[in-house]
Amino acid sequence: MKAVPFTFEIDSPDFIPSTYDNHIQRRLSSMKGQYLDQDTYASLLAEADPLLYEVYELQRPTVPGELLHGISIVHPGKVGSEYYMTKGHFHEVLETGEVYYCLKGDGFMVMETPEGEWAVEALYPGRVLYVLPRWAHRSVNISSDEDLVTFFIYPGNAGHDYGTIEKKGFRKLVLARDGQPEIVDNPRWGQAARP
Ligand code: PAN
Ligand code: ZN
Repeated sequence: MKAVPFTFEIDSPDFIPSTYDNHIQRRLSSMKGQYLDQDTYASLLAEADPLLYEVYELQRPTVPGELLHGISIVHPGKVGSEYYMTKGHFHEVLETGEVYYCLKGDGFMVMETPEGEWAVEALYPGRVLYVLPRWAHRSVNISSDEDLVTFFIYPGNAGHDYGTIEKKGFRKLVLARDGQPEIVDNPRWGQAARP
């Protein structure tokens, strides 16, 4: 891990940073219970396990004062009428915010608090989104052919709580209807993990 100021470039055609420490790849199989159309999910998975999104992380100590940052790339695609999306999470230290800056593509950030407030914000190139402390967040790519690319940065001690979303899902889903994204209530909310 570097102990001097360092930089990286993200202007390569695929928005892959010139320097990174971790390359995380998440596939369809890691989204068990999250997609509304469970039958389509199962039949797609029976054929292949496509790559939904990738994260390039720069490693820093997971302590207060450090800022963890990197690039998130959600590929285009759908499971039934529901777009490819990230798992989504609360931060383990719930009172932790995060900044996203959209570099490419077209999408949404779906957010909610443990108390049941929700918000969905558009992501498009040049848009900065501050995800408030306490808000779970999931990025959704609504483009049919382009990656959704964001730069993210958050405090080093934040941690990730994936379990709550894995069990319950998000209260809101983004579905394609007549080729347009639509925000709908998640009828499976609270029981996402159940097959
Ligand atoms: C981002 C996310 C990234 C992938 O770095 O981790 O977009 O999403 P999941 O972590 O939900 O799989 C972030 O929000 N970090 O806190
Ligand atoms: Zn986060």
